[in-house]
Amino acid sequence: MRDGILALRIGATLAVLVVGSALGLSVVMAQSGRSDPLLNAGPPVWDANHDGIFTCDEWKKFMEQLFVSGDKGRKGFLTRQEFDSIKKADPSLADADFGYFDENQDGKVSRKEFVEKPSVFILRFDKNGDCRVTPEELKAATTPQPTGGPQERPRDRFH
Ligand SMILES: [Ca+2]
Ligand SMILES: [Ca+2]
Repeated sequence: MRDGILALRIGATLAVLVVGSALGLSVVMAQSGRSDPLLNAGPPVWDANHDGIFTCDEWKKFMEQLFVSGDKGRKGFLTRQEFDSIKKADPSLADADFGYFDENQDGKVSRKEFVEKPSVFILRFDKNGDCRVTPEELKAATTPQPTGGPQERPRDRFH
């Protein structure tokens, strides 16, 4: 019974997260005009305080929630099957590899192994390494870098 209530609460929390962060990042995406594979499925859902900044701390809390909801019977680890069903929760986990998380290769992903893995999203977009992905960093990553003008051959004026 307690588990049921917990699952409901987590479900509601995740729903709120999805709606809230969709607003913030859609602005960034509209401005950039170019998307990244990691952003194709929409903004990450784990910007817990909806300030448009994605922090390592928020990622860990998100992973913690996923772990609790995925770990049936509170075993303290995820089976491969449980891991696979969790992967649908966030686009940046879609390509997550069980073996990558299961560091000691015992066929289980422990809470620690799961929660302490860095976010692929943060690794990719956190340019200054402060464990925060800001809207500016996202924008910079999805805007084509200036290459010094159009790649045109200089005209030969004498002919
Ligand atoms: Ca945030
Ligand atoms: Ca393991």
